Formats: sequence, structure tokens, C-alpha cells
Amino acid sequence: MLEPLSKISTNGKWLFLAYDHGFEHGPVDLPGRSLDPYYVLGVAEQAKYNAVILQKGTALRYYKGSQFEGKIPLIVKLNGKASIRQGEALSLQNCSVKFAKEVLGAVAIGYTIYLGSEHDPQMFAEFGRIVEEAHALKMGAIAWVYPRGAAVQDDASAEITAYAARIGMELGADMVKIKYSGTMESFHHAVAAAGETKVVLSGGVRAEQEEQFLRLVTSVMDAGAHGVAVGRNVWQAEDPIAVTKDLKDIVFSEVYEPDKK
Ligand code: FBP
Repeated sequence: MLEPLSKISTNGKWLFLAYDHGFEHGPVDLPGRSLDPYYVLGVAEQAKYNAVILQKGTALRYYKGSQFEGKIPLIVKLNGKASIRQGEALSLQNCSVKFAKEVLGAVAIGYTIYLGSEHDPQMFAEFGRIVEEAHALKMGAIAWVYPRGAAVQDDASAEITAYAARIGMELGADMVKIKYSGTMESFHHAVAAAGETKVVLSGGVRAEQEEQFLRLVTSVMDAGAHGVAVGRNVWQAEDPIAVTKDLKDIVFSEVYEPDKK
């Protein structure tokens, strides 16, 4: 069900603002004004992101019924895990697809799968059902696929990054969000492995220099990626609007070449 996502794209590309870190990492990731969801929603609106990504509660308390509802498209992250408990990663659903659509007004849902975790079969099964429900409600389904766990030797290798992208496609995701594999060539392999499923980069921890992050984004866009879902590199920055402008220049200025895939 790519249509709901296509409707919110810019020339077939996407720039999403992710803000689920309070759940995943805790307030330690949300310094200064970024602790306030209204601040981040303001950035998303002002900089005209293609969508903002929130957990259920943030969407319920700060998006629903606020000045931002309907102004910025919403993607609801359906699962999440805290960073305190160690061991093999498992993230289970805490919000239904129906609630995301009918109560929160989401155009798409997101779900994280930890590829390589001893619990990955549970997340495959849960996301498989979610894809069916999302498509029945005419919503997009986005898989975050992150290699993680004792069985994963190198979570950024070319092979496992391509495997992550492929798993997203094989599970029926319309879009897969993956981490950087280190080189343009290896990321291109991952984009190719995803086939018809669109691939967006997961931003990562804030780079020391904005230039470093922009170079990384240039590399993935040159590799044929369809966009970026970024969090910390934007709302932790001193001037998130200026960073977004630079990001848009890279993500949206690329000439779309379908045979790049
Ligand atoms: P960033 O751009 O800040 O890395 O955000 C992307 C994201 O996928 C978030 O949606 C999520 O909270 C975080 O990264 C999870 O990162 P990790 O699982 O590596 O701790």
C-alpha cells in the first residue's frame, strides 16, 4: 500500500522527522528544548517534513487535537523497547493499527524488527499481521530493520544491511528503514535487495559536524535510497531549520532515476 506514502512524498522521496527516542533511549537523548514534543512538532511543521514519527502517547497528547493535527502527516510507531534491560532485543506492539488510523489519524505505521535477535521470529510474525491490517485500512507499513544481538557479528556489514532491507520487502513492508552500511556501494546493494520496497536511511547519533552527516546522506541518496528518517541530527542541532534546508537540498534535488534500483 504505497499510495498513502506516495501522497505525502516530494518527487518520490521522503524526509521524515523521527521523535520516538524518549521511549527508546530516555530523556537523556532529549537535551534542552527537544524534551518538549511541541518544540519538535514545531520544527516538523515549520520545516515541512513529509511526516513526523511518534509513539502512541506523544501523538495522543501533543498531536491529536493540537494545531499540528492534519498539518504534518503522522506516522505512528507501533512498538518500542526501553534501553535499560540488556540481552536479546525484543520490541512488541503497544498500539493497534486501528487506533493509529482512527483515533490518531496516522497515514502509515512503523514497526522495529531486530534482525538476528533470538526473538526475531516473534517480531516477524507480529509485523506480518500488522502489514495486513495496515493495508486493509489503506495505510502504509514501514519496517525499521536493525541487525542486533549476540548472533550478529557486524551490524553494519554490507551483507547484513542488504539482508535487513530484503527482510522488509519479504514481509510486505512498503518502506524499510535501515542503518548506514559504511559505503555508497554497499548501500546500493541494500537498495537493490529491497526491490520494489522503498529504502530510507535511519539517521543515527548526532554527528560532530553537520557536514559529516550531510556527506552520509549524499552517499545514501547517490546509492538510490528514497529518503531519510532523521531525529537527533535535526532536533538536537542549534538550528534545526537550517539543517533541514541542507537535507532537503540533498534528498529532494536528486533526479529520480528508476533504473538505479
Ligand atoms: P535518529 O535519526 O536519531 O537515529 O532516529 C532514528 C531512530 O530509528 C529512531 O526512530 C529510534 O528512536 C532510534 O533511531 C533507535 O536507535 P537505536 O535502536 O540504534 O538505539
